[in-house]
Amino acid sequence: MRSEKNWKTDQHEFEKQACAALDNFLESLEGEEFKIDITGANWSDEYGTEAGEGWSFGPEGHTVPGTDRRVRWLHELYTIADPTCTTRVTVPTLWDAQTRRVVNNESSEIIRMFNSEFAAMTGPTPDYCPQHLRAAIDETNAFVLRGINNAVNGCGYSISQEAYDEQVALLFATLDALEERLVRQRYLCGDVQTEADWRLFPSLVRFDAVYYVAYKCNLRRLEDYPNLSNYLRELYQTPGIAAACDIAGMKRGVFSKAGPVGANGIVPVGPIVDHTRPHDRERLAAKAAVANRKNKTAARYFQTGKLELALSIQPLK
Ligand SMILES: N[C@@H](CCC(=O)N[C@@H](CS)C(=O)NCC(=O)O)C(=O)O
Repeated sequence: MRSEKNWKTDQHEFEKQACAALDNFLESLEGEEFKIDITGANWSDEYGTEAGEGWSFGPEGHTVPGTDRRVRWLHELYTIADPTCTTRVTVPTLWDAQTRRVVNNESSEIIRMFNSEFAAMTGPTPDYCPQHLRAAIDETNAFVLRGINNAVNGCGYSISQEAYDEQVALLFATLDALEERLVRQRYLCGDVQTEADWRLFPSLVRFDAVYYVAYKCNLRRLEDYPNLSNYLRELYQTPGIAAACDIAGMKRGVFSKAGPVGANGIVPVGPIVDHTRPHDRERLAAKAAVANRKNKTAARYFQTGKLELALSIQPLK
């Protein structure tokens, strides 16, 4: 999503989008009020009868919004609109109940859609991607994606010592750099929370609980970084976020057969990390009021803690 926000609530108008699919999707919203529902999905058994089916809505299935069809697998959503579709079926998946098709399954684009094109639905919420910070946000996102979001998986899933050594060095060098940045400023891109903070957050909140043990990211704990851990607590304590983070569930998911470490489903007891204890990030607050008290977008985005979401847009009745 590369467009600028150009939405008028009473007369929906959208700039021409870079992406034709999105363009059509936005045009189809014209004159409609709508809401977004979130449905969770589980990774199906890698073995036995469910092998190769991917994300599952469970044996009871899920009624596809906008239709009366009930499906068991997320891949069935993709082929409803296009029976010849062979794309990768990933979460999150954004489904439009009105046009009955998958609109987007790229989280970085969906998060921007929530921030901009859907802004009129959510009332007054902060702009997490203001134009003047766009370049800094994009640069930070790329840095975090390579050095943190992808590197933790690189550590966990490496199948050679060399590959692991490379990923773990990259991961901790990136954490060191972020720690250094957060000595000077409250958030990754300056004085205000932005999309970049919320794209880092899921990796940080899982770090000690999951990645440190299960993905062998154990050079240092996040708790050993004074600024990063403080910053994590501030993000965690943002209204709406803690309730959306099921850390015990994240551990269960990873230490089950789905994770890189064969743990026979046994979930380790620790570490005990209290993200609710006070942080002191206010000391870096800008003079300007920090307009990030309400965080609907982020809360919605991290609803299941694992980003294992199938989202669907539905017209309001
Ligand atoms: N481009 C996607 C990739 C998401 C992704 O890889 N999701 C994983 C779960 S975390 C998935 O669904 N994997 C299933 C597969 O690759 O078959 C995004 O970032 O939104």
